[in-house]
Amino acid sequence: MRVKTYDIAKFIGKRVEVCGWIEDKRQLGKIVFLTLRDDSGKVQVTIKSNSKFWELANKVPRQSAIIVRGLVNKYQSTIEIIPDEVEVLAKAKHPLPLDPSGRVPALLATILDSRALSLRIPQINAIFKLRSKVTNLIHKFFSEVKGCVQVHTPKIISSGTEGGADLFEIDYFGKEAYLAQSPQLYKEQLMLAFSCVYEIAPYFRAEKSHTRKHLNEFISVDFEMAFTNYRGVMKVLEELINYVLRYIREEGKDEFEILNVDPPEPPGEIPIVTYDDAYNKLVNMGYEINWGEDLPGDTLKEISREIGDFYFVIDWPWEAKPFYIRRKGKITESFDLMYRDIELASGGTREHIKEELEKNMRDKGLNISNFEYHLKFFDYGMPPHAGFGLGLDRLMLVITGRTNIREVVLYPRDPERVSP
Ligand code: AMO
Repeated sequence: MRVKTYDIAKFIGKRVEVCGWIEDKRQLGKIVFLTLRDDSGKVQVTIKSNSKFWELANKVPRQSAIIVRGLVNKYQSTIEIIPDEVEVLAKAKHPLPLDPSGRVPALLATILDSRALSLRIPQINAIFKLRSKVTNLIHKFFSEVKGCVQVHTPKIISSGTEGGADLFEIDYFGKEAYLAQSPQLYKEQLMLAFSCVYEIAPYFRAEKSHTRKHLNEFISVDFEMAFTNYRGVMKVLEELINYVLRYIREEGKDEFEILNVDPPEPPGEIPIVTYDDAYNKLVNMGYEINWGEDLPGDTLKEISREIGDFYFVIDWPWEAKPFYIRRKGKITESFDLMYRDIELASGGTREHIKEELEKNMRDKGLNISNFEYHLKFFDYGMPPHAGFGLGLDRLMLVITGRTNIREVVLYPRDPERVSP
């Protein structure tokens, strides 16, 4: 029977088949010990000098793919396989670009250049298992707990939604088109018929930023809900964060142990600060910020120190938010969800009155005729609605305790990297 190394202890006294890679070889006198690793853990394969596999065990290079069949035995406290069949499926060529056992640390650039091989390093492997589990939990939350409809909106679009400068332009059969910056306008249009929708998908921003928090392609968890406002969706986001952190602590226990990381505790009720209060506090502390600007990272650390790790900053100035957000004079019904100085999500109440939306567009210098395909749906009984976009990569950064977004993305895209 084929088993994973993780489960091997359940098969003592039985014959099993295990597939994996040779992580290590040690010869002690007349015995060779192979460490066979698969993606669940490792097991010792013991080969004595009188075994027909003696020569093979001595010759086969580390990191080759093999299949071992044999008896599971417990010798003192060690569980081992005594093989009666060994097949080398593919030999590894040396030198390898990095050490898959993780004992010799590699630079991030080397890891990314050899991403698939780097996944044999247990700590790196654990990050992507956690990412898969977190994504599953988010799906479960929206589909089973909230009963929302999962949607897929196009990633090739005809007009930008989040501001013009950071659009990737593409040649679409001789016509101008763009890679989607977000599903914003589509998820809003869907409010004509669904009470809530969600989508987990890649989006593209042509920003030349070289930070530890930005990529040119990132995964966003988008949510939109009808007949509510920003306060309503902030509650949903708060519930989502608590749900994911509560369950990932249990479901990701093995991975957190490998990473030697304690994920953030579920925050419970997330504190709220208005932009105005945050701004005044920071100005009183001596920071020079112009009202209406984004709050810089070091100032956000100050706010976080006072208020807690997770917090909402709400009621942002109109200057700082896009045209689709509902305006209340100089400010907007909007929010960012922060973890210390990292913006995890942003959202708000949407402007659902067509005339107001057109006014917002004009105010932001947009050409209304480019948005006719969108605006017409506001003539058919568009309910009030609100939503948010949560950066999955940034959430993973926080959950895994890493410091660079590239560590939690399989194949990151930044201004210097478009391969592998
Ligand atoms: P925003 O542009 O703030 O809002 O994006 C939402 C969230 O997506 C993540 N994010 C990024 N992550 C990595 N690299 C990037 N370059 C990047 N840009 C954004 C962040 C951010 O908080 N349509 C709105 C959301 C809404 O109102 O529903 C939007 O796109 O975590």
